[in-house]
Amino acid sequence: MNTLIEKICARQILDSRGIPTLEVDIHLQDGTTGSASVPSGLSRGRNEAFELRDGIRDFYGGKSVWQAVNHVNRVLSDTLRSMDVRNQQQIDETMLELDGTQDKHRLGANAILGVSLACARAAANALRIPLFQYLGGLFAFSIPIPMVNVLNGGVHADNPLEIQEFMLVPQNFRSFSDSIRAVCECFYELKSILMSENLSTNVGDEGGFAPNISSHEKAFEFLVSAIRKAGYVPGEQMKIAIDAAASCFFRDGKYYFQEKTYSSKEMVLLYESWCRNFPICSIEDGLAQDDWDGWFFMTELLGENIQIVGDDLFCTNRSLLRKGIQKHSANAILIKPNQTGTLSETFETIRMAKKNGFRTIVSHRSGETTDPFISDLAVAVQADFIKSGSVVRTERTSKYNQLLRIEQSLAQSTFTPSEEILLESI
Ligand code: 2PG
Ligand code: MG
Repeated sequence: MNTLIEKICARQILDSRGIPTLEVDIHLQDGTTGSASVPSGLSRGRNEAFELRDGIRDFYGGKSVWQAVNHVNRVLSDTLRSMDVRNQQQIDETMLELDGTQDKHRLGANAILGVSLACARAAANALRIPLFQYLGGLFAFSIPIPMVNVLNGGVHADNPLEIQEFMLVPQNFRSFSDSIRAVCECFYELKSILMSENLSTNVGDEGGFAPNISSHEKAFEFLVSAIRKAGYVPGEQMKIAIDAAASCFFRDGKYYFQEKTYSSKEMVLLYESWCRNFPICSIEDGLAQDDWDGWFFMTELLGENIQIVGDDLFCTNRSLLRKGIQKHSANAILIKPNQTGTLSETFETIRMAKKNGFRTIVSHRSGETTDPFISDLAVAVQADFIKSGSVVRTERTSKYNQLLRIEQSLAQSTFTPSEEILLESI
């Protein structure tokens, strides 16, 4: 076996929104290859690593990624040639040194991430072990609970809902396959409820329905009815999670929400009333990314029973997470490899989160490809949850389908203690 890099080859492909992104192939000296593609977000945190786009207006409206592709094919391919893909950390550090900037804007975080992920795949392929086992070792045998986005709003849809994502979170099911089945059944019921109300069942960017409903309370009522109609007990077998992506409706110190303005405290009190009336278990980005005092208040008031998740707040960044831990802001973190730019840094952030008792949710982006890397990653790091959008659209289901494959392979493995595959709930 020879796991040294022979060459690296990137190309421009399209993501689920028709926007260019990178796909990277690593060729090893023994003939093994490994590929990965790079996702891209729309509601982005200000501290995310830099996504390099060409900005040539006549080409894909400025969104092509030829420069990043060139950086992989010329600079990174040359520099990393003959390095061993099993030395992930060394490869990632070499790329960081070569880039030399805080936010990876010289080479582009999209170029760097594509190479970083593809190296891990090439290593797993060369060793002939599944990616989740290569990344997580012998003890990677629990499957995360899915947080499934069934109603889209915010910048992911053109309806009047400010809240970006309404998710279903299955509870106490014996397996991942049972959990995803239950969510699908609720999703079908939700569709028939929307149809019976003469509301659109067209879907938004992440595959959830995007009906023209003006009140968030109505959205929660639809979800609860769908859960009931599917034969499940709201709160016991199915809970609700939201991603407010509140930075998108925060301006000049105020939250512009439902045609009114709210202070940070008023927003938290609104969430509190929702939590009293509906089976909500998790609130992501309930407040804006700079509203640290508000986050502290929200965590104090709701954090005992509700998962308070930082996405834009942390940007999968270790220093921001450290600040959140010190300031008692949030109790969970969303993990998106492209927010930080390398696999090694993603692992470091997850390690810090776990050490400090934060829940971890491995997440897709609104612009996705069919690459299911995050599914293997979520199992490898024993994440509590995975968030991959709805149960329709192949770029979303590819992640859930990969977890179904992993679950089956774990169930067949003699090593895995069967009770360990069981899903815990919140
Ligand atoms: C989020 C993500 C994914 P985007 O806010 O959590 O759902 O959206 O990729 O557009 O940032
Ligand atoms: Mg988010």
